[in-house]
Amino acid sequence: MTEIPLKGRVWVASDIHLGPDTPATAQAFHRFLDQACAQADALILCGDIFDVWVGDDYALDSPPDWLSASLDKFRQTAGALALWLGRGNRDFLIGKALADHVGAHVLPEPVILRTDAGRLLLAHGDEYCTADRAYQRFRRIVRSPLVQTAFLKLGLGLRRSIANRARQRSMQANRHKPAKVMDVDTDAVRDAFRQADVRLLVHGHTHRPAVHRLDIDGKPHTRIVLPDWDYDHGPVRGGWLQIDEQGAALHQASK
Ligand code: LP5
Ligand code: MN
Repeated sequence: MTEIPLKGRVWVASDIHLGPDTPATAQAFHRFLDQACAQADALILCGDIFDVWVGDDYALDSPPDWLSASLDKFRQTAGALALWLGRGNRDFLIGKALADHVGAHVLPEPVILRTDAGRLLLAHGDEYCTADRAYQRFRRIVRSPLVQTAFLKLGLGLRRSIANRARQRSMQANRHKPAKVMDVDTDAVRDAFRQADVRLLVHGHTHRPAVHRLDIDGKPHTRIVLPDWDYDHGPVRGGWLQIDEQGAALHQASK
């Protein structure tokens, strides 16, 4: 598994879900990026940065205004600190072209960060939702390089309509899934801890921010779940994890 050494103050955020209909979220997130530039040494965005991503060419060729604004902000951020862009279940098509365009790096997945607080495992989190068989089947298909190459050859219009169909189907399917199925699976989490040989796992995806303590093989372990961001619909949600020599501290947004 890839290990990234990171010195100093590391910030991690996930599931910002930027899109055309999230102006307030984008504004709050851009403020957060300014704060990161002033206070952090590295910023890692670990997936679902965008609500949907149909290929880097969409961003590079003629991005809409909302996307241009965020890309400018990413470029500014990457000029001030080390910026890593991770892929989630909505934006797994983020590639090196986008990262190069803004001066960032693509985050390998899963990845071990070697920080001042020790080694930790970082992932988007969807890979641990193994009780969701329908999702894992979908994931295997769309993560296949062959399928991705074929999809990226399609015109942008067709790609966007396929992505919309997938979103609709996903929302329909999620209405009937029990909450437990949509959360991470305990055994999958234990396996991940053992395989990576770490005591701390950080992930997003489930939108259930929390710090979970668990015992594995008689030793204490911690799983930190990052919040998703939404400043456009209902009560404000957002936040990030700060990792430094003091440990890992979850900061959650409040009104
Ligand atoms: O995203 P969210 O939170 O709603 O639900 C996720 C899981 N769903 C997904 C699907 C995404 O929302 C759609 C992503 C679009 C990506 C753009 C690229 C498009 C294709 C690229 C091909 C290379 O991730 C959801 C989980 C939930 O998290 C909790 O973990 O339950 O899983 C599902 O909903 C899976 C369903 O059970 C089955 C999905 C069927 C999709 C069928 C696609 C049909 C395409 C139509 C083509 C004409
Ligand atoms: Mn997700």
